[in-house]
Amino acid sequence: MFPAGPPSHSLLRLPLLQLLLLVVQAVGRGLGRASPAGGPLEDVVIERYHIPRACPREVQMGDFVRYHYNGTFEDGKKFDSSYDRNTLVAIVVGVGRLITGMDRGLMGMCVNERRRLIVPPHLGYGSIGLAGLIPPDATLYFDVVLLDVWNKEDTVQVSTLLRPPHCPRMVQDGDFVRYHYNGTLLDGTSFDTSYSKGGTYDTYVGSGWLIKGMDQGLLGMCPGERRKIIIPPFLAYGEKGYGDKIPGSAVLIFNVHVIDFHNPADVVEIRTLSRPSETCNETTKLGDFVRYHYNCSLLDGTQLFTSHDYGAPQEATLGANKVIEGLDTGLQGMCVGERRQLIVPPHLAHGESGARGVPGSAVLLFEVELVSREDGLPTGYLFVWHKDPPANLFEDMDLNKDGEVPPEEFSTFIKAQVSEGKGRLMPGQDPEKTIGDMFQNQDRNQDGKITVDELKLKSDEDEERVHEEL
Ligand SMILES: [Ca+2]
Ligand SMILES: [Ca+2]
Repeated sequence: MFPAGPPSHSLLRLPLLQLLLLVVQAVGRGLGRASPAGGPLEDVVIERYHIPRACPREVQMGDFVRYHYNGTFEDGKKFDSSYDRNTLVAIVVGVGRLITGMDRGLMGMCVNERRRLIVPPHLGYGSIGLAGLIPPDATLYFDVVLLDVWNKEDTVQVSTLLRPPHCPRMVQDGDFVRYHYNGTLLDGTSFDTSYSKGGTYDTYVGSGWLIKGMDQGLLGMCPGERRKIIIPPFLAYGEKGYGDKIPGSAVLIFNVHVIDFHNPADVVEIRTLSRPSETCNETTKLGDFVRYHYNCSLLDGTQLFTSHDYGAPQEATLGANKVIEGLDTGLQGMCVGERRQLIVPPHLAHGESGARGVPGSAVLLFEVELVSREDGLPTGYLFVWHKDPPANLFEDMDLNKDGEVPPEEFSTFIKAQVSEGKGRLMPGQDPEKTIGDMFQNQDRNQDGKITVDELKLKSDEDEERVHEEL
């Protein structure tokens, strides 16, 4: 359309003014200005009256475009308009599907560009016209705005807008991703956004839940990464479009922000930050009673909970289902004083539905520090003796030897066992409460005192029960 090519030597030798005149004439011819004789137009006249500042792509032969237009005659009378039909023209350009004048007039156009075209009859409907609509030998005037351009050779275009410096892993097929997005058409019209929905969009990647272009465009993203993903319609919603927001044959632009992702096969990821190995004789194991400090955040850095808010370490018996599975696992094998980072996938944390303050399917990042560790008691036990229990247990308990053990005697006796190192109470609970519970268990008729017939060791009870079952 525009004359191109290096100027010849003869041109270069001409005086400047003459040279400029030649250039103007050449451009004029190229744009289809009136012929030197002042006769009918040789070519389409193009007036680019609005050119957007950014034009990443210009229409080329064979591209698919979507555009609006008004068509008028020289006297200003309208003969056709896509606005009246409320439907954009969606068509392939430069291959004879349009009148030649339009095929040529759309070349080189940018999205959101506006053009006025003057199409001479021989590039329009010729000397025959179009019955009832275009008279013979009509010069046509079009006002066109381009809204979309793509090519069937296009692929998904990905550009990274922000990539966090630390990228522990990248999205793969089969991962479950939580992300935010803004969706726009090429002309900037917004069609959807996750930001107005009060949460991320959560989905599996590569399993056909998403449009194909998105399945591709999310691959390789890091937690926290932001990308622009441009998807041609044949990898999006195709010729039909979707709902009333996505027209048929539309290119889609997604601005995506990945918050986190995981795989259903993930286990807890443990990274030791510091470990006082010289003082570490024993490490934590299932059943241990532990105290630990923790900070819990989302992968994007959003703070959720910290034990420092409570002024005291968190307490738990490992494996007792008191903490999420990921912590039960991640706190094992630790030395007192050790610090760890744990990445816990949602299926080992709060699952798909989340918890108070925890979004559904969120991956949690913990920093934990083990404060103390002690052996726990077997399940169901409130108190255990380190060695064999006293041979005359009831007599030892019945301090005033009146044949009855009220709560005071019981409590005094148990506390003495603990302080003398003969036994220990279940950790992690107020000893008074534990001793109270023990007394309740032994006072079988609930009359406020234990008799010799009532008193029975739990281990003996368990054995009896096993025998009964056998
Ligand atoms: Ca007594
Ligand atoms: Ca009793």
